Amino acid sequence: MTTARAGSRSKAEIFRPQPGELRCGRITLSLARPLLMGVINITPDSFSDGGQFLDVAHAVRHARQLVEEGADLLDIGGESSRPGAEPVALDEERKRILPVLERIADLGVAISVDTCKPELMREAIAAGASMINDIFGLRTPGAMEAIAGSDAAVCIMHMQGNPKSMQLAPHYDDVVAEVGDFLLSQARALMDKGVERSRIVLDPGFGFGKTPLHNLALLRAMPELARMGFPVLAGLSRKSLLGKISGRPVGQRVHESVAAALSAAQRGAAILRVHDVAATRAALLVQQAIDNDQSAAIEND
Ligand code: HH2
Repeated sequence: MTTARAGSRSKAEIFRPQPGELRCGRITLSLARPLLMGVINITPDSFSDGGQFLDVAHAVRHARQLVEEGADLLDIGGESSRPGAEPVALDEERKRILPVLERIADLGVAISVDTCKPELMREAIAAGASMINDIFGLRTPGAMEAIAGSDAAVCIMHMQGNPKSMQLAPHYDDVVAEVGDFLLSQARALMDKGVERSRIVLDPGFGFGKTPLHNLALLRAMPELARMGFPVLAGLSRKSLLGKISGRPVGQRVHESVAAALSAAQRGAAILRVHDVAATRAALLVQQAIDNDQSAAIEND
């Protein structure tokens, strides 16, 4: 993996993402601070919110709430990727995604659709999605072309194997180098098809064909991943790694998720994919006040 050397830059400089912009269709997002991507799974079986938002009205209400809580982007998914999950047919995924997407496309935030199916990528972009989040990292034939033929942003995620088998025996000789190399080569292939760098986000894929030790190594290596020259997305929210550390079930991992999100942000993650937007935002505000020394702006009563 090729990364810029730290040289004589200060520690603070090294651990912050280089400010820049992410271009998502009509929406341009500043990367001067970590962005919050609120998750809504329109599935019966997602590992933490499965069955809660299958009803269109519930999903739309939740989307509005996440925006009020401070989400900069929303990520809607119609196919669970939890370990052991069965694939969902295109028609079923489309029926889950499009009715919700059509009703939230004008909420004023960027809407990302979590899918690896090129047909649905195209349909979602036509219906107002400004980002595609692909957990297969654009490996499905036709996926790169679907992005290249649009002005949407894309998140390229790393996964070893597929959701059905990925947690059976994950193996790497050097997890950070292998994940980094995959992400960079997919990003370069996409740029060769004409997609601008400013539309591309990379994601090491926490929990996707990785042991707890692999996940921790990747989190520690976030500064190195962030120096690859693309914004990095971190999705640790409520994941089993956190439960293994704290011993708490999936419904009680807000504290763990906030700690993990803050740690990723401090190490240079540009986008935090979270279920608990309000809690994460409050913690980020404290962190930013400390990092940016805004103490003079805070009233002392
Ligand atoms: N994690 C999940 C799904 N999509 N996309 C990206 N880019 N990064 C992630 O870490 C990521 C993702 C899994 O979480 P969730 O969507 O809550 O669960 P499920 O896959 O069971 O629907």
